[in-house]
Amino acid sequence: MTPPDSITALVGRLRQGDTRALARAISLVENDAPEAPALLSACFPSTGRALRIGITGAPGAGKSTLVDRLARAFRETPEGRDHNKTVGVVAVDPTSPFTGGALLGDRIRFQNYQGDPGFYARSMATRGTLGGLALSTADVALVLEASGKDVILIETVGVGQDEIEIARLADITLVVLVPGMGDDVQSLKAGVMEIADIFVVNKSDREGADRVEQEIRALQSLAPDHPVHTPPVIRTTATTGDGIEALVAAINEMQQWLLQENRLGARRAQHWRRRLDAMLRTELMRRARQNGFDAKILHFHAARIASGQQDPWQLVAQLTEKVFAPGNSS
Ligand SMILES: Nc1nc2c(ncn2[C@@H]2O[C@H](COP(=O)(O)OP(=O)(O)OP(=O)(O)O)[C@@H](O)[C@H]2O)c(=O)[nH]1
Ligand SMILES: [Mg+2]
Repeated sequence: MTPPDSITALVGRLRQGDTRALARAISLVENDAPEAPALLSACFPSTGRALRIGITGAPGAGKSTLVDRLARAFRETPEGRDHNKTVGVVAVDPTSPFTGGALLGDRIRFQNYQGDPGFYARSMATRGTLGGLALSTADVALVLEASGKDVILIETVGVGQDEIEIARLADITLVVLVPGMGDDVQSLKAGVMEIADIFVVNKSDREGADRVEQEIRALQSLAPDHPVHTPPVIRTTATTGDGIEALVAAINEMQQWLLQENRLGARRAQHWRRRLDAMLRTELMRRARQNGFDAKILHFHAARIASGQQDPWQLVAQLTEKVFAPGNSS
């Protein structure tokens, strides 16, 4: 695929740190513009070096506040430390009908600070399916990476299986819990327990943080031997910054662990396997729609099948044959 000159130029500018080019590229990807595949493909060679950190947890757990603190911790250069990393943030906007997070009036929103080209944040509005959202979140993260960001923070609301899929785009996943969830640690989806590399007990200024920590530890001890890595539990108060240093240390430690024995490579290959699968589905459906397999036709056939006038297996065979027919490559 040869990208048109305008896309090559745009990617050239964003790679050099042009924030406006970055914003424009992200919009193209987010809106699923026809140029998006060429754009992503042009970005791809400049990716792979950044560390992707997923932050997931219930609505209102303090994820954005944590992300903001983490971003600052990575941006600043305390003496003797080699931080000063550039940071990109992609946050799945919880105004989504899937999470209902819009009910929380007091949530933190990201701002892009004028004059800091080393930081860029984008909130993703939801559009279409969550599967599609997972894909476009990954795509936005890729564009941020191509712009040279060292660390990509991906905030998602973790309540269901689909959010877990989104969380799996990251190299390291933080699962954020808060005190006062009742038995919620118990009722946490098993999947969420599984994806956590680090547990963050945020709002530790509130009562009950030790109980949450104990419950996590209890669940961990029940889990079949986590052979190599038991996720640490870090307490934070994101509003004051308490515990952020410990969290950054845990992230660094996890990164070191991932860099051993090609664990990071294996993890990324696993993610790409899933992502390829999703990309293929999306592309196949796109082609099917282009060949007339749209909602109206679906409706028409569904009614015929329901009344016994049509055999669905034969229909699917016919339709896929049409999609894959020679000359139907567009
Ligand atoms: N007491 C206390 N409040 C906190 C802490 N961290 C965040 N908050 C508050 O909790 C509210 C929600 O914080 P956000 O950072 O927006 O939470 P979020 O998880 O990103 O929320 P959504 O994106 O809507 O799911 C805000 O009013 C924060 O100021 C904390 O450690 N302690
Ligand atoms: Mg948030």
